[in-house]
Amino acid sequence: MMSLKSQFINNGFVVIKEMFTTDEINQLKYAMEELVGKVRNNPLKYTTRYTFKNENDYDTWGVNDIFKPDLYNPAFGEVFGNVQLIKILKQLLGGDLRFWGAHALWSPEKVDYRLRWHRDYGDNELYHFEGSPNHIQFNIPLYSDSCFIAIPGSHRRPLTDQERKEVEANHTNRLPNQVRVSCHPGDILLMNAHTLHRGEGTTKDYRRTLHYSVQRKDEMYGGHTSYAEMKETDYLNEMHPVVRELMSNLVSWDEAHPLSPVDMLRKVRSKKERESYIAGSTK
Ligand SMILES: O=C(O)CCC(=O)C(=O)O
Repeated sequence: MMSLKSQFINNGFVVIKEMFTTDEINQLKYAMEELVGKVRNNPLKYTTRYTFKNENDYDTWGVNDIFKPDLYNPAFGEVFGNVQLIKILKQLLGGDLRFWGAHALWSPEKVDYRLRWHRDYGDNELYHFEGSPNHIQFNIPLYSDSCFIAIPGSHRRPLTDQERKEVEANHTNRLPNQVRVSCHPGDILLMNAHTLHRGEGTTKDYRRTLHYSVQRKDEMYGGHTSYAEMKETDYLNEMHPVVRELMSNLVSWDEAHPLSPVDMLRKVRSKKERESYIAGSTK
């Protein structure tokens, strides 16, 4: 049996069973229902993910930035109080951590969710051939969740011609070696988002899944997701001490590595590209 670390390095993702207790998951369920209600009632107010959206109608499958004050619930931060989780993340990333993102995903109500094949940070040369990660994303499913589909090992090699065509055409066709990953409440799915992956779920599923990401404190790639509140004492005092430290590490890194105007433009462009692929249920 491969160790957790070898599975993560080799495949680009791994499921760790029973990381959270039923009580912890129940707390998160309450917080999540409140969040989903808020976003469904007023999606334009947030960085909402849509399966479709037109002038008179819409359907949602998630929201970004759930640690911002208008969406935050302390249960979301308590996740970082899990000592075992932090230990594993530090071991895999090789040092102290900084915050990168916190989002939530759920099942749509009107249109099935079919997210196209992609690597989260574009099809660039940032992956390491030996598979070592420059970030970890992790999903915490509050109900059984089989929405994540990935190609093991694709985070440490260029895409094949067939894969590249799928990505460029925004398609969702079956690809060789694809694996559907199943998790139960309490499990955690760790992933390197350079792994070629997609998401899929129907309106009949009941999905409620947290989707977080962290990096090593001094990682040169990434960062630049801090926002004004992360420097405010009142906001930080509301946070779990571990979150406070992660956020303060992110702010310090962002301040020490300001973006040049060209990088700013690149960031805006890649945010737009990302928004276009998280928008939908395209075939
Ligand atoms: O639904 C999922 O689990 C995948 C989500 C995803 O690929 C993304 O947010 O980029």
